[in-house]
Amino acid sequence: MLNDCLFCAIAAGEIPGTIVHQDELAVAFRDIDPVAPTHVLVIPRRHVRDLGELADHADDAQAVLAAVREVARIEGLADYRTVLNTGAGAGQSVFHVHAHVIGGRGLSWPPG
Ligand code: DGP
Repeated sequence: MLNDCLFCAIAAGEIPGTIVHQDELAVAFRDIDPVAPTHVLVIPRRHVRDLGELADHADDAQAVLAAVREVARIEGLADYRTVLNTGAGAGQSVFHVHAHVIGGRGLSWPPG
């Protein structure tokens, strides 16, 4: 856990979050500002900055993907979008890697 990391604190239960699913390596919780009926963030418990760093931790990367799949199952989503913003210029605002799981409404492409 990294001091001053919001998502580390949510994973540790120090800051409230609406947990959808968790296991030894990953935690899924609802986004505070949802853009769709389902908007869940999936993070590794390990503090990893972004997708580039996550790629160096195969067990954590696998756990994140499996947790995304589990969130979709729990939420009853056959169709959903998974987004990992990497870098401020791409919209990353919290520098603990997270996969947005978005669904429950129609989703257009390309995104904004
Ligand atoms: P990104 O912009 O890709 O880094 O996404 C960060 C997301 O984190 C954004 O959709 C809003 C969400 N978020 C920010 N602060 C909190 C919080 O305190 N709790 C929860 N549950 N989500 C948060």
